[in-house]
Amino acid sequence: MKLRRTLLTAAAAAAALTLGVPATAQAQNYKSEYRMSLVVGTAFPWGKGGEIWANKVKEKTQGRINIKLYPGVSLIQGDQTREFSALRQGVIDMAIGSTINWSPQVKQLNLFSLPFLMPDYAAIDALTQGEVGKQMFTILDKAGVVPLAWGENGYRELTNSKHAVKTPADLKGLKIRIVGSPLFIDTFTALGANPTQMSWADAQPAFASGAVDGQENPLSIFTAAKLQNVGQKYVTMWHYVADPLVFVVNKDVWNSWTPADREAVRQAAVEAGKEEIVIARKGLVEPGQPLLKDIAAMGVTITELTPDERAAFVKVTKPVYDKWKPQVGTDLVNMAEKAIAARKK
Ligand code: X2X
Repeated sequence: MKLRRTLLTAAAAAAALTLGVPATAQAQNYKSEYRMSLVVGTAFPWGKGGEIWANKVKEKTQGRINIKLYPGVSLIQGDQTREFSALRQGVIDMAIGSTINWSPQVKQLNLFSLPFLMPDYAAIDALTQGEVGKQMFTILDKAGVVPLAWGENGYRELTNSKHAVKTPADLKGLKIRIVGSPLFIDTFTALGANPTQMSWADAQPAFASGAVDGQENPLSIFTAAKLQNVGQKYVTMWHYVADPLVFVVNKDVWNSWTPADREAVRQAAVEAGKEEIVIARKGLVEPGQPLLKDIAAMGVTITELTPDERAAFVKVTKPVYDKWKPQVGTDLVNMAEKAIAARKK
């Protein structure tokens, strides 16, 4: 008799849960705070995207899901190339990560770092918003995280403290800070530079002390980090690679949420991703590129390349592209090349 009553009570509880009404009862399994990892804070478009995502999630889930931002990849002591592993292991609940930082674990993400693959913003969109983007999400899902939306860090332009760079020969011997992927070592070695790998946290003091001469990052990172104040006085607009950002959630965390809350988090990520991309491109897509004028006004020399000058950089790095194509996945790269060729400009 006692057993029967227990069973009945359990059945009633299960029924109540499936009816979905007691949101607060379910929310008891929720963490009081979810930890979002980011490389940079809200002064940067990337960090702003994190803030927008967190605010939208809070609003759409009526406060059931509270997200705290951890910029500076502080949950993993600033070691940005460990972010993906930490996400999978649950040290990090969610993140907006650069394809570059996750490419040591997910080799296909090196696609976006193939030198001179994406000539313009329409080419980036053709990849992330098309079949390649879908395929990449399947790959990320198999790699153990839940991908939700695309954002953008941006076109990574070359900067240095020594002189204007207009030809590959101008790069000769320059010590250039690069991020974690070995592909970047190959690219900068092919260009005759002296690449040195370090985290973003270590890079900034290295510019200030002159331990390295240059770096490559989107101009939104340049201005927000005030790289002109640490000697970076020369910018070359070469658009050699662009790194998209990916909004993801740890699998166990994802599965702990109700279907309705999952949908709210996904929707919030899609909206935040769109808004973040607009912020990341601000000043660069309007006629006259006002951001370039702002940077020049800070005493920085901006070098724009003619198509022929740019072609010289493409030529020198072509062997690197060819070497890495099979490592990224020949089919995937072919699919990307086709999508770019067919893009609407
Ligand atoms: O470290 C960088 O250069 C940065 C901030 O752009 C990334 O995290 C890829």
